[in-house]
Amino acid sequence: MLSKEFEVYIDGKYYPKKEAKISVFDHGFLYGDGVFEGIRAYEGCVFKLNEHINRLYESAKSIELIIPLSKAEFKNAIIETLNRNKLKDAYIRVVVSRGIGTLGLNPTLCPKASIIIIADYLAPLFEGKNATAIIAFTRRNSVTAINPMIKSLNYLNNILARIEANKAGVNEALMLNQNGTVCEGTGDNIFIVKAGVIITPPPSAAILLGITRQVVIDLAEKEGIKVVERSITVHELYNADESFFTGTAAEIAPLVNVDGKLIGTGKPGPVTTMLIDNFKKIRKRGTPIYS
Ligand code: PXG
Repeated sequence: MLSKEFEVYIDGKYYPKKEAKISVFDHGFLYGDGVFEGIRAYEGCVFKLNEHINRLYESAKSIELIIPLSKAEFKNAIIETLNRNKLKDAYIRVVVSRGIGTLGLNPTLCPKASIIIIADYLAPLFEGKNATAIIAFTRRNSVTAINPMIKSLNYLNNILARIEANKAGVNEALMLNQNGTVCEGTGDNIFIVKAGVIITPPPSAAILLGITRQVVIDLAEKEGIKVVERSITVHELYNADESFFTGTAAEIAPLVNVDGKLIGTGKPGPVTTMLIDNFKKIRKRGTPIYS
């Protein structure tokens, strides 16, 4: 899949993978001070590129990080990175870090943000398998700590939840928010289906406003299925007819078991299956890589 001269974009230059390095004084490394995006390209088209770029700039604005490229320049850099690596189906990791500074967390001592673009191949997160989950002890951030809408380089609580999942022998952890209602997975949004209605937690439930989440809402509404954004309790999740995760890495993944309890029949349900089929049809309608 990868060309031999696989190259990574760092601050306007391309480096072979082995030489693609950042400074140990970069505050992204020292403090997790920065923002990121995970984007996919399908069949030579970048999926929802504008939406990802807009979210990246919104995350940056909230942490007062100035991105030293215009949105158009950023999009071109992503497309060029894919072209140089001859990738048509790819996972693109974009990182904007606070850049090089001093040993001290004051960001005003970091003169310029650093931009990194890595394009590689990544299999769907659950590799075509159904998702199984536990409810994690580790909660999602409070909106008054690091607002989960900021896709920041601070993913430690999600990683802790993921470790809980690994120990429990399941492939995802569901995080609750500070109110104790269902929030999201460690890198994906959650949906349930009950009596033909699709339900997903609202932005006020301290979720990341997932781009795949919105794609799925639009796909469902196009099929005439009602979508309700409201808080979901753990009890409702256990007793749902169907459930699934959505995310750039996960795509749409049926969630069939939570805390050892089967969700619905314990197999992907008809609504989930229909959404997966429709997602596969539209995902190649992105921004073309080749002009
Ligand atoms: N919630 C969280 C906490 C996320 O990190 C999503 C939901 C889904 O959002 P999108 O916009 O992708 O539909 C995410 C996205 C990874 C990885 O390496 C994680 C994400 C994206 C890309 C890669 O696990 N998270």
